[in-house]
Amino acid sequence: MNKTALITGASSGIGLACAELMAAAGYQLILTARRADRLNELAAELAAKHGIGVKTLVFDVRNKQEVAAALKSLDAPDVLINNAGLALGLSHFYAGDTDHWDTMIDTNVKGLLYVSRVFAEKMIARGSGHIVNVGSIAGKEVYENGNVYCASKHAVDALTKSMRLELAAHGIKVTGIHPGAVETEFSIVRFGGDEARAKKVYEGFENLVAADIADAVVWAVSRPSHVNINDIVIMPSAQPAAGMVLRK
Ligand code: NDP
Ligand code: 8X3
Repeated sequence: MNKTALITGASSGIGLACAELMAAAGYQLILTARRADRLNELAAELAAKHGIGVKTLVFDVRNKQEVAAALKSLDAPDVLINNAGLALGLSHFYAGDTDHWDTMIDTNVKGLLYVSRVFAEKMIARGSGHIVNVGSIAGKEVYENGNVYCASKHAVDALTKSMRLELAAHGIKVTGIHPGAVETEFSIVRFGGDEARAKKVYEGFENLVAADIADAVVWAVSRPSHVNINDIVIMPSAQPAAGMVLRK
């Protein structure tokens, strides 16, 4: 296959699993994140295992100058997976840390926009492309103490719908993927590196794993050209709603 996929947040979790499954599907890859060591290790492993080309780009999606400098000379990938994102903290909004709010909004909303903006024009010029935005169940529902993270993911959902509306006429597909609880580094990041607290989030039920989400991404991008998968919500069977987990 001579198709390319660019994945943001490929150094960990869902992005890393997308890299693995897209590589297995034969895509050439461009992997991006801030942690160069992890990206380079993954790139070497995937190139050797699958005989594909893998390029790495290190930048912070919050920094629009860095985003433009890293991406402007590239051709648009066939598939852009906007996955980089995070939650910080878990508290009522009236007790929230305003720096956490800035980081979540800058990463999850503005970062996704900066990256998409660079490639949308190039995809339009080419007349093809597929943008996959990783949202969350937190972008479909809200849960107590999730407030600003939920707002940022509702924004991702709105942007996904807007992109689809505005890009379909140019031959570009847009898909939203909205997972519930997936055990990755997400909760470790959310709790500022407190691994013991993060572990408790996934105790007493069978959480999703990153490969469950990557599997859906690969499926969505491999449909025939007349089929667009608009939206996929993927939950653990034991999480019937956001913020509700049936623990044993
Ligand atoms: P991880 O923490 O394991 O991975 C997050 C990835 O995002 C890392 O590769 C990280 O790379 C990258 N990233 C974070 N901030 C930036 C930044 N400023 N610039 C560039 N890259 C950045 O978490 P997940 O894999 O779980 O999260 C991936 C996506 O899935 C996120 O958008 C998250 O909101 C979403 N999601 C996660 C769920 C879950 O339960 N885990 C459920 C629903 C959605 P680096 O630090 O190297 O820059
Ligand atoms: C993360 C989903 O429900 O773990 O986006 O907060 S949840």
